[in-house]
Amino acid sequence: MKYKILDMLGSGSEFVSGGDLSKKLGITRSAVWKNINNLRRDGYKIESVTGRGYRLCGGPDRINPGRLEKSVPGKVYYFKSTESTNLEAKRAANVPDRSLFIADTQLGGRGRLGRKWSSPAGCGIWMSLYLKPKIAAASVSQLTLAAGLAVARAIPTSRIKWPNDVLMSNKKVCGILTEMSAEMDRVNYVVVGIGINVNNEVFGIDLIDKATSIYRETEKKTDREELLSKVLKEFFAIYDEFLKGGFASFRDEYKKLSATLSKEVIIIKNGEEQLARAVDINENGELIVEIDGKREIVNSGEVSVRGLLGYN
Ligand code: BT5
Repeated sequence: MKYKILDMLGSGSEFVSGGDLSKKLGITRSAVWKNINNLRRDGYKIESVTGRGYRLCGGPDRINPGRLEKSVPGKVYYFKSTESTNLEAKRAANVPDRSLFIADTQLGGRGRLGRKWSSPAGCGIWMSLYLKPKIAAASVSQLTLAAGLAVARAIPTSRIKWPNDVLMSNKKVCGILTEMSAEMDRVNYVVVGIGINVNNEVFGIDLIDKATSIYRETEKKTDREELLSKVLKEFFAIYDEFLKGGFASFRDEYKKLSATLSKEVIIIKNGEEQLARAVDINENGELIVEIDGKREIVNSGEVSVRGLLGYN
C-alpha cells in the first residue's frame, strides 16, 4: 500500500489531499497517515500541510525492492551488501526468467577477466538480470550490447564504448559483465551484470582518470530507483525485439550511440597491441576494424579495445 501512495504522490510538485488518497485507495485517512509515516521512516521526505495534503519532497538515497517489482517480470532479490550480484544470480537455482538481483554495495564486484568493480554503498546501481533466452551461445555476447544500449538510452549524452562500457565525457560511467551457463545445444541461463556510477562523489586514485558518475557530470543527484526503472524498461523492450530479430533489431541505434566507431583504437590481443581504425559493427555485434587497410573482425571475447586519447 505504501508504494501505491508513493505512486500517487508522483514526482512531487503538487500536493495530494489525504481525502483523495483515502478515496482512491479505498483506505481510511488514518491508514493513509500511517503509511505516510511508514514511508518517512523509509527515508522519503513528505511534507504535510493542513488543508492541502501531502507532497513528496525527496526520496531516500536507498533502493526499495518493493517499488521495483512492477518493473521486473520475474522476482526481485535485494541485498544490502553482497559479494557480487552476478555471483548471487549464478548461485540461485530455479529463479524465474527475467529476475533482478540488486545490491546497495558489493564487496567483491567483478569486471571481465577477473578484474575488480568498485561498488560503494548508497550511490550506484549494481545489478544483475537473470535471463533464460532461447538463443545460441554464440549470440549471448550480443546481450551485453543490448544492456549497453538500454543504459545509454536512460542516461542522456552518454555513449557506448564497444563492447561493454557506457561513457560520459569519455569516462566510464557504466560497465557490463555478461556470463552464461550453456551446453552444446542450449543456453541454460544468462546473467547480465550492470554497474552504473550514479551519485558517486569521489573515486579512488586508481579510477579517477577513467571513471565518472552521473553526479560528477551533471552536478545533480539522480534518484537511483527512477533511473533503474528506466534502464529496466529500456532493457526489456530491447530484449523482446532481440529475441525476435537478433542484434539487427537494434544495430542502427547502437551504431549511432557508439563512441568507438570512426576512431583510432588499440586492439589488445594476447598481450599484443595493434593500431586499428574502428569502421563498423556487423550483424553479429562484432567490431570491424581496419589494420593497414585490411578489414578484420574483432570478437568481444578475445580482445580489449582502447582509444588513443584517454579512456575511450
Ligand atoms: C566491466 O569490466 O566493466 C564489467 C563491470 C560489471 C559490474 C557489474 S556490477 C553488478 C554485477 N556484479 C558484478 O560483480 N559485476 C557486475 P571491465 O571491462 O573488465 O572493467 C573493469 C575495469 O573498470 C577495472 O579494472 C577498473 O579499471 C575499472 N573500474 C572498476 N570499478 C569501476 C567503476 N565503479 N567505474 C568505472 N570503472 C571502474
